[in-house]
Amino acid sequence: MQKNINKCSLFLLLLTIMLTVAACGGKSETASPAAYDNEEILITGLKDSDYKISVGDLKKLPSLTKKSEASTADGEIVKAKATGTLLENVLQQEGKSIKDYSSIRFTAQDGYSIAVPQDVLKNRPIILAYELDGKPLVAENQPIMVVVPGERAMYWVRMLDRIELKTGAQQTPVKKVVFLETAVKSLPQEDYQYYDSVDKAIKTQDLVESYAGTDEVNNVFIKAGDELNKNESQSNFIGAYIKMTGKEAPKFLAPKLPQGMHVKDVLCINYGESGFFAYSQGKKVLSPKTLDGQSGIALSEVIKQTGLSRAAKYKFSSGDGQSLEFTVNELGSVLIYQNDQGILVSRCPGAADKNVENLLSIECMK
Ligand SMILES: Nc1nc2c(c(=O)[nH]1)N[C@H]1C(S)=C(S)[C@@H](COP(=O)(O)O)O[C@H]1N2
Ligand SMILES: [Mo]
Repeated sequence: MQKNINKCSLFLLLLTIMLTVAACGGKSETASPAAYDNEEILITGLKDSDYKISVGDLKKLPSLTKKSEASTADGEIVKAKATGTLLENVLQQEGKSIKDYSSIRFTAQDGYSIAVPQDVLKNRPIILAYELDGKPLVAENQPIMVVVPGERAMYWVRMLDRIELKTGAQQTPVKKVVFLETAVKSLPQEDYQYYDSVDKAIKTQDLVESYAGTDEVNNVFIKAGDELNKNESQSNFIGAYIKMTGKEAPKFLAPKLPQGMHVKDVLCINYGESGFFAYSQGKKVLSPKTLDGQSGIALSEVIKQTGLSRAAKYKFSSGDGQSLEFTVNELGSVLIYQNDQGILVSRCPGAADKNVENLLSIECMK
């Protein structure tokens, strides 16, 4: 009897050991970070031909773990302890450095994309993270998550797919400022379903074709009223909309763009040599100017925000095809305001013949 019990408990013990070993084996396999080690990130601009690096290769480079924080568009703080390698380590393998590039664009598998500007590249480490809080990445973050400690969460790109390294001039000097509110009047406006509301939107393609031309541009810069600055690729920009009414207007958005790429409260957009300025947003965030009881924005503020180039003479054009010339000295005191009918007007103090109604654009003359 005693013997039988012993045999029985021995069997149970063996069974327990076998099951435990099996379970551990299975578990260590799913928990193993090796699951996405073979996935590759494409890097362009590093070598003449496209360059691919796998997660496994990234793990062979010096690793670091850093407690990191970022703020989202709503002002929330996200925190994570990121483990990975610095993008700088990848570039140095090929004899390059982040310093050699003017901007770096990250694109994710879900279509999300963002360019990191030079001031961020200069001041922050760019971590290619393969672990978060000591654990392998969850599926929504795999195979790599870009972590830029201390920067806005928009730079923390999950599901990284490719890295484009860019050199050269960033922004083309602006030769013309187009006032968005006047410009959209001559463009087709579509109903745009936005949550519970149906707002009016224009296609960016229509805007650009009518007022900026069809030439290729390097970058599109979007500046928002809250000082957010974004640099969008021409192709991402051109396939989108600007919602002109309703919540957060003017808002750059598109049904096919991930929400994180939408830009609310747009103040100005620089597209090649053209700058588009949203008066409605300027009125909210720029310092006001008053002239004979009319409250508006100083033209000098518009020039400052858009970066309009200096010239001896400027041409002011109205939406109905009239134009007037101004010398650079006359510009200093010009007020831009919206009249009772919502029409944009530029006003030059003491020169009534120099007022422009339905102001469309201001451009540098040769
Ligand atoms: N791949 C990918 N990464 C992304 C985004 C995205 O839509 N896709 N959104 C970005 C933005 S704008 C923010 S605020 C944070 C939000 O993180 P969450 O997706 O965990 O909310 O992720 C950033 N990284
Ligand atoms: Mo965001």
